[in-house]
Amino acid sequence: MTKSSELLRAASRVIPGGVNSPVRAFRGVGGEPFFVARAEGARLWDVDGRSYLDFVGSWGPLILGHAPAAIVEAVSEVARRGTSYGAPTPAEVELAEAISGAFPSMEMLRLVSSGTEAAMSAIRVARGATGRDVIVKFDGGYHGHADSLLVRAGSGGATFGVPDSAGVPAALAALTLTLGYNDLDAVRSLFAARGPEIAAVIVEPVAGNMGVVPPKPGFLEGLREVTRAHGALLIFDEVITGFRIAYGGAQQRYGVTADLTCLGKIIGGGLPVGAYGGRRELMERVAPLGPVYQAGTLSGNPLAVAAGLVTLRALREPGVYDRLEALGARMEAGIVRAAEKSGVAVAVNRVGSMLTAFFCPGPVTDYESAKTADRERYARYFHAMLARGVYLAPSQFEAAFVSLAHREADLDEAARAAAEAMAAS
Ligand code: KE4
Repeated sequence: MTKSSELLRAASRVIPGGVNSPVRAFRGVGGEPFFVARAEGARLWDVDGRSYLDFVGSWGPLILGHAPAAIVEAVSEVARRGTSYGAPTPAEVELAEAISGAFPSMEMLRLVSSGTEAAMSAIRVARGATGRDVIVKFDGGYHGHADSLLVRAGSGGATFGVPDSAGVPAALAALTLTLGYNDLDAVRSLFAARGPEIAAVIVEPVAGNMGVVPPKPGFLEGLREVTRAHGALLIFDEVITGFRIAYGGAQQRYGVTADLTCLGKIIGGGLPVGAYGGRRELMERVAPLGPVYQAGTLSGNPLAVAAGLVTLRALREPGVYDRLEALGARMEAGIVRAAEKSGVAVAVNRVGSMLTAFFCPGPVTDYESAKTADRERYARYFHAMLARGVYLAPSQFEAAFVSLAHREADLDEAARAAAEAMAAS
């Protein structure tokens, strides 16, 4: 029995599924998760001494790779002066200014400790600002685990949402309507029917949680136009895309400005940080200035803020996003070549350094088409890659991430493994 197996048994006695977040349990691909001993750069080592090229990157935060010296040094130095005060610090102002500099639509923002908190708070601001209760999300979109966002399309499509989790009251789920991603006609029809009730549309401007699905040309612009026409707010959930697909996220890359933006992952450099923000007149409704309440013991935590500042500083270096684009393109080309050589039907969706290989002919433009992917085939590929020392997301419906710590040689190694893995699985 491996040390990971022993640990999983011990963990499972005291933690649900032995993991602190469900996707880590490998239920999407079968088998048992390995337990991590350490990581550095683009590599992870498990407790049994095996090493893996890491393309999960802690689900997005590690755009600089694991344990960059500058982050380790900054966090260590700050920790010597204290780990949390529950009082304002200069660094929080610096991070808020850096984020607002990258996202001009975020004139004012609040730091929180997760993307979930960011999204749930943005929804509350939207409901508070508009006095409306209904929100709209998209099938396959994930915005953290707040009750209002754990909702999927009801049997009547957009007539009402139904809970996507036990414990979410039907009465609350009914206030969340779900549409097909990239389906602008459906959005227009819904607003024509129920516009005056709708507080906001929340969208991943590049979907990452159904696997990577880019916005069709005009989709984001259309959301901007429809929400504005009906007095609803447009919330971009940039927890993944923020500082990932451009320094200014999707708003920079696609030139569409959101009313409220949610951030997380990269802005914490691997420590717990989220943020939500937007126009001043919206954010001035947040306590202690206004009636929308939101709070957090560890919001703006000094260690997390220090890691975030180092990360954003590194991402302002010239050429960073060209390099991420080149590395992402190399990864994509390797997978496409492997699929062609082995005759396996694979559709690769990529935006910058986030990508997903769907095991289906494609194209994959929404959750319905994503679900045509062959999950069993993906699971066999995942394990064949793991056996060759390449760690991908343990789910077909997640993104792979390339970091600045990945070198061309790593991507070529992954491509060779993919060719063997596809042929073998
Ligand atoms: P957190 O609460 O996990 O920090 O953020 C929630 C969230 C919000 N919005 C988007 C677009 C997200 O992708 C996420 C979290 N992403 C998942 C996986 N894609 C985190 C991994 C996990 O749940 O373990």
